[in-house]
Amino acid sequence: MPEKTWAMAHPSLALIKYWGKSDKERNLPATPSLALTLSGLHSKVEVQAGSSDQVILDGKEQPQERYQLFFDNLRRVTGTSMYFRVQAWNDFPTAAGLASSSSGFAAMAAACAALTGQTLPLDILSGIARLGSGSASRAVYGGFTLLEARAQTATPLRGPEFWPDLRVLLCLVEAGPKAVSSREAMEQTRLTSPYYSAWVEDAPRLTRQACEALEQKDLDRLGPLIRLSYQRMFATMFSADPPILYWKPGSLEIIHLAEELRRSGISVWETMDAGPQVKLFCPAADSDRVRQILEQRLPAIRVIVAGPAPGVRWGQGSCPV
Ligand code: 2P0
Repeated sequence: MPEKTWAMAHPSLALIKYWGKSDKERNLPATPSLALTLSGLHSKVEVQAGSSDQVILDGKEQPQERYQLFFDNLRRVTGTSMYFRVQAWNDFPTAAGLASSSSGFAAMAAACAALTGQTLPLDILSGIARLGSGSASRAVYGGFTLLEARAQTATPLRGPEFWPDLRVLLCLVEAGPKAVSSREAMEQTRLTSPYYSAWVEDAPRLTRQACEALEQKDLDRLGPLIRLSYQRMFATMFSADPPILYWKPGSLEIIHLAEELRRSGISVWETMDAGPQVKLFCPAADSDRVRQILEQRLPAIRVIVAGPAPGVRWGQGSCPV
C-alpha cells in the first residue's frame, strides 16, 4: 500500500444548476445539472494514513462533521478501516462561489481511494465524491458532465476536446467566503420557497434543451438556457424565508454589461452560483475583447480566463506540481 498519495482536480461550473436535494442523508440532487470542468483553477490534495480523519485546507483544520459521511462511505466502498490525514490546497478563493468543494472532494476521493491501494473506476469515485458535495461527482470527469436528478454518479458527456474554443471568464467580484453555505441555502430554499416545486419540475426540460444545444456547440441557443437556469435558481432564493441574497452591486454591473455586449453582437452569457462572482461564457475569438471591456469598465473586478479541463488525476508520493 502506498505511504502517501496525491490528486488534483478542477472545479465543475454548472451551465444548468443543481439546487435542492431529493435525499439529504444520501446527498442526492433534486434537479439535473449540466456542467463544465474548468481549467485555470486547481484543487490539490495529499493524503496519508492517520489515527483519525483530518482535513487541513490551506493550512486550516476543517470541521470534522462536514467530512464524516464522505470518509465513512469511502471506508465502506473500499472495505478498509483506515483513517485519512488530508492536506488540501486551492489556488483560488475557497467557499466564495467558485465551486471549490467540487474540485476538493473530487481530488480527495481519488487520492484517498489510491491510498487504500485500490484502483477504482471513475463512476465509483464519482459516487464517493458526491457524498462530500453533489457537484464533486461531476468534477471527477473532464469536459461536459451531467448529474441526473436523484443520480448517485455523474455521467461524462463530452471530453474537454469537444469544444476547445469555448471560454469562461471568471469575474471575481468579492473573494471572501460566503455568509451562508450553498448546502444551508439550498435546504432553506427547499423548505420555504413557494417557487421551489416549480423549479424542480421545470429543470429536466431545461436540461434536455441544453444538452441538445451542447451537442450542436450552439452558444446562441445554449446561452439563453444557461441564463434561464441561474435566474430561476436565484428566483427560488429571493423567495425563500428569510431570503438569500448572494448578489453584490458588482455582480449586477457585470450582468448588465453582458446584456450590452450581446446587443453589440457578441455571444456572451453569464451565470452565477452561491456567491457574488459572475462567470461569462463566450467564444475564444471574443474572449480578449470581452476581457478588455470588462477591465476598462469595471477595474475593480479580477478576471480569470478558463476553458474546458480534464478530470481528476492522481498518483503516489507528493504532488508533482
Ligand atoms: C451547481 N451549486 O450545480 C450548483 C449551482 C451552486 C449553485 O452545486 O450540498 O457544494 O455539498 O451537495 O455541490 C454547490 O453546491 O452542494 C452547487 P452540496 P454543492 O454547481
